[in-house]
Amino acid sequence: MSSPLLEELGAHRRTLKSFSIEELEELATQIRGRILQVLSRNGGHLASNLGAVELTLALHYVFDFPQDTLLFDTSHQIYTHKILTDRNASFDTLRQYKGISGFSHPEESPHDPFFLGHAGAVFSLSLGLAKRRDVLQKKGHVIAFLGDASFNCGLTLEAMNHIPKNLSRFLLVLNDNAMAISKNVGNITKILSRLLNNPTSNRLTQEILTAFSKIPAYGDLLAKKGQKVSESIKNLVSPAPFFEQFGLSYTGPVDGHDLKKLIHTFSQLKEASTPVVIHTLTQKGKGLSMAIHNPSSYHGAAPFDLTSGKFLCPSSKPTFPKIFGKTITEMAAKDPSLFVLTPAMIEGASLKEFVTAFPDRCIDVGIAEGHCLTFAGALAFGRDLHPVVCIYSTFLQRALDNLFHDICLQKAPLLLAIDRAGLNGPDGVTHHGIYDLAFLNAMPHLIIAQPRNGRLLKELLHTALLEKKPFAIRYPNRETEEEDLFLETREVGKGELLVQGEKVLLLPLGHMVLEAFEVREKLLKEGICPTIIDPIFLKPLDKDLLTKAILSHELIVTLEEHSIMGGFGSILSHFCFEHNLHPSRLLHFALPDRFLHHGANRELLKEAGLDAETISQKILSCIDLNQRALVEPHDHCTLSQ
Ligand SMILES: Cc1ncc(C[n+]2csc(CCOP(=O)(O)OP(=O)(O)O)c2C)c(N)n1
Repeated sequence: MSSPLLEELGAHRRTLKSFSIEELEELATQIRGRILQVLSRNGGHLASNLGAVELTLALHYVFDFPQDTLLFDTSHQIYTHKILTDRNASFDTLRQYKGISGFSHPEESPHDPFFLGHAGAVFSLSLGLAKRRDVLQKKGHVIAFLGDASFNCGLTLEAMNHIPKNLSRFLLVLNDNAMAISKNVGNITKILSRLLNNPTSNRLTQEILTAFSKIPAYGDLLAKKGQKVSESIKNLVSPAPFFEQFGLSYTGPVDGHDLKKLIHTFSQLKEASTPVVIHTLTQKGKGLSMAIHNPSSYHGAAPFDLTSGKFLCPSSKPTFPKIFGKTITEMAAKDPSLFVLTPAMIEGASLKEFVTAFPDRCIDVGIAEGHCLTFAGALAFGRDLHPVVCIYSTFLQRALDNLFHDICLQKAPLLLAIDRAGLNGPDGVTHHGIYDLAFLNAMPHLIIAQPRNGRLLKELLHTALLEKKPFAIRYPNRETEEEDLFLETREVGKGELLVQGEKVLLLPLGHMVLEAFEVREKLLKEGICPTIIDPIFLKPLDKDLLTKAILSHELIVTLEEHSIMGGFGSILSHFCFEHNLHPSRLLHFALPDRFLHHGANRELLKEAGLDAETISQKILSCIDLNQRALVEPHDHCTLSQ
């Protein structure tokens, strides 16, 4: 695919500002082509990026980055910005191990001031940067780029409430495509859709004015104060007053694909003495008809065929989230008191089947994790409804206090289905769900479990709903077996002996059972026959089973896809301490206490030493194979990574 304008820019033969409008339009086409080409191979946030090309180009044309500062909320729509800021050549490595990130990443470029990936942070960050700029008497504009769904976030609204009076050189670009990942929800969305220049709104304004002019008293008023009355009536159908009450001047709505108009408007707004919001209307998926017609499926797109747009080899194998979605729908069919809540993640959390079957019992609260948990806590009040909150591990971090205050403290009978628990490979550092055990375990009254396969997930879901207590089940986004066997409910706090051996005890968490069996195979070849126990419940732990097993083995090994800090390993260490158990040696295999970036999970696990080969080598290095006894501890085998 030839992209001559992109190549000229990349080789610094020309600057963007030297382009004519026609050339910019051609450049937009070439950038879309580049995004499609790379994402068809690597996957990524396709629809949002296709919709943001002209807006980003126009901003780069008018402003001077990085002297001016541009922050993208969530930053999933940042690809054009990356391409324009010297990362076109490396764009082929997007989301790959050691390649460039799919999100804002300061280690890549001074054009990405912050790590970003969680929605709603950018308005606050931008206000903070503007304050810093003013205190230090620095130059430059601060520009916050927000999608309409990120604009609804609580954090964004807290920032709106804190716009200082004397703020200037501050621009909020509201990229309104009426979509979150699914259709955007909430009352602010309704305010935004009262479009001043929308023909229906204009017609409505005209009709109201005509009707008023026929009433004698109002007809006179109109004649005298025509302009003012007309404006007040227009306000009824415009989002402008909403923003103006917060101190933001409103411009728009503007066609977010009209480069000429955008450049003209941005150039004017550059001179504004007040903070301004420019409300732009864009089409999510622009340039790929499949994405336009199905923006939700192409939000986070898997690799696809460039010509047809169809996804390549869609896997038919069940994953933990798919099994969750299917099971909870079946359970809801039998239990009319079951409600599912999601903070804007219907697709990712596999809730499409549920929302189709039970639209009134699927509550999408928007990107509002804290509200989601507190609201669900109240649904659980009286114990006659059964709320199930389905939330990604990494986004649950936004709602820690709500979990503490409105669920655990109240002993609310609520199921927390924690999706994407574990590494989330290509999305990288902001999206790994590897810290939740550290804070979940600190919550009194919370039951915590992790299934090793699909069947156990189903059994735990049934158990949780019978239990009627705060109950968290965490699971990763990976394939697993479903096993349509007869389902049993599980006794809370009961683990399972999977295979009996001697000397070495392997305690894998959830899907790490697979790794444990691989490790076992390798150890068997060396004459070591380890025991494997699946703890299933992390809180409460199975005291009897674990105590006996720890006392009867010499080397105790925990395996988990969670941070070493506060994960299963530390839970087990504390268990040993509390119950006066002193295993000869305790090995914890977990993710290291540093931020892990993007790549395939397999590559990240290998980097962290969590692959079967490394694990078995480390276990073997702790054993004197001739004596069949533990060797004296040395550094790398006393405690994990
Ligand atoms: C705190 C948080 N919750 C959920 C998400 C998942 N997420 C990523 S993008 C997105 C939708 C964003 O919609 P919008 O801001 O309107 O941008 P668009 O994709 O429509 O351009 C969501 C829910 C997230 N990144 N952060």
